Amino acid sequence: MQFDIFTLFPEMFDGPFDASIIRRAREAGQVTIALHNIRDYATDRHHMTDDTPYGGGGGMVMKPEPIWNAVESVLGFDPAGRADVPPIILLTPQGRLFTQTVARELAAHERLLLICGRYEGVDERVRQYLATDEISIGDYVLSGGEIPAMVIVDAVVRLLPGVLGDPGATVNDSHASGLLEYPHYTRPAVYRGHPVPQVLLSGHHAEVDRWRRREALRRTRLRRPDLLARARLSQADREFLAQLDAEGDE
Ligand code: 9WO
Repeated sequence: MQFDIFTLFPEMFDGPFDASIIRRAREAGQVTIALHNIRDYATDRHHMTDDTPYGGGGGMVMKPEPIWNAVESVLGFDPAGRADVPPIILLTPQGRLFTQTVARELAAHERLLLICGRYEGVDERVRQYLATDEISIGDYVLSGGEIPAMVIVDAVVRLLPGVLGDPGATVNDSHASGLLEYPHYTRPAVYRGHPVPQVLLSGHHAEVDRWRRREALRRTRLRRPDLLARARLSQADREFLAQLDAEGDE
């Protein structure tokens, strides 16, 4: 998969993409990540990438030309109005919420273009006529779209075939099945007087799997009932949840 990231701060991406899973995927040729500095495509004398807003008011708005020029140069054609273009995703607080389902959707593409906004946002014509999608990672005020772009790259790369050592890993992820993760433990068996649940030391894999599923259900029920409402549940899951309800588990 190829990522093209359009940003005023390419240096922000040095650390996150040079480590761990993403680094290995890049070294294995499974992923390429090209960073494009929007300022390089500002053709005026001062390389202006932002300007004051029409209609007045404070702050600055990202100009459409440098962004559009950058995307057109990288693609080799003007994507406006073309059907055969890869997703051109504008990272914006007003976008659709990024979820694991959206990550799976994006992982199916060969190429993704990510546009990172700054200042008060980007000129509306970029959103309306250049971008093909708008994605938010949540309702909080950030400095720009760069960190959301990193979040998307991380979540999508993990889903690409062959990137994770254990192909079943993402399938087994409780979250991938719609639930919160079960509790994780490692050595020592007792730490500062706090023991590891005995079932995890028993070697009974079926018992361990049942315990993990039940703890994922218990935790999701308590902390994220919204996820539980959408999760794929078995009859055994429903019976366990009914038992928790009867016990008033909080
Ligand atoms: C404004 C805003 C308004 C209501 C709710 C949440 C909000 N977040 C922001 C905000 O982060 N403002 C921006 C900072 C202004 C444009 C540049 N910034 C930005 C954030 N560009 N892209 C994002 C972003 C935030 C969340 N997910 C994806 C992109």
